[in-house]
Amino acid sequence: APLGVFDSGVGGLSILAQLRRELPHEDILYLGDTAHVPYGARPDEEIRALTDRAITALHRLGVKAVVNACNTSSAFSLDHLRSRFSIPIIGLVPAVKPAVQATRTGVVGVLATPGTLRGTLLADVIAQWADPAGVQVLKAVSTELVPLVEAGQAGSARTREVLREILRPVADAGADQLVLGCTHYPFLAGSIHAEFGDQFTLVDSGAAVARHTRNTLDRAGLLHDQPTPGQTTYLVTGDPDAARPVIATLTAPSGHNGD
Ligand code: DGN
Repeated sequence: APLGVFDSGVGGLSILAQLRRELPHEDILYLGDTAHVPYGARPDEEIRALTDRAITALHRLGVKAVVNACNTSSAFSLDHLRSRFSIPIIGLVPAVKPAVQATRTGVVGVLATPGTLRGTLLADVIAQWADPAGVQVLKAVSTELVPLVEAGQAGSARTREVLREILRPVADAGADQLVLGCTHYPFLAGSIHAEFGDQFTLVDSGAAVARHTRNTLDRAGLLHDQPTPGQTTYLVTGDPDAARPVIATLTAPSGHNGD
């Protein structure tokens, strides 16, 4: 059976790339809810309902486990999903822990959607890792960046302008680590570097989630044991013709730049 990967749109492709590296033999079914992206500014209950619908669809398609590759969705849905489905559900939370461990200035930034920033998952990891270490966490929010990545504009002038505006206060406060707390944001790495040079080390959850997924499948006896290359199938809820070129660019081996 395939592994299911879900995101509100194309952001989960950044996680898919890491999963592929860690799990080359698994078949993967990717579902992007492109008809409803962005989730970031929606009410909690609506995010939960949209997520429920998407995971139900993946479950009906026979997936053996789901990676909820969306920080916004995970923030409001994990408990609910785990009570409703018996398959393993792996969620995402911004990578505050490695950023706290790596900072030399004692200041880290977290860039995420409004949903992720108000959710309790982020508050929990800040209380668990940043507060005891005396590390200051500065939040930067945007509702514009996800639609720009969805539109294939990750490297555009407008994207760089938005990044310049929202990350300037974080840079001025001396942050040396920037947590990319939304799975769309690793695709912005080129634009962030172009604006801020080496000011920030970018930290995301992709590699850790991929390792965790492998361990979870292994413990549940669900690892695919044939050494054949895994197939990836892409499903979107919105217009497939609009999604196709963006998916092609973001999954191209050469570039995660999107422009
Ligand atoms: N990729 C989602 C996340 O990680 O939060 C994007 C959220 C959205 O749809 N705005």
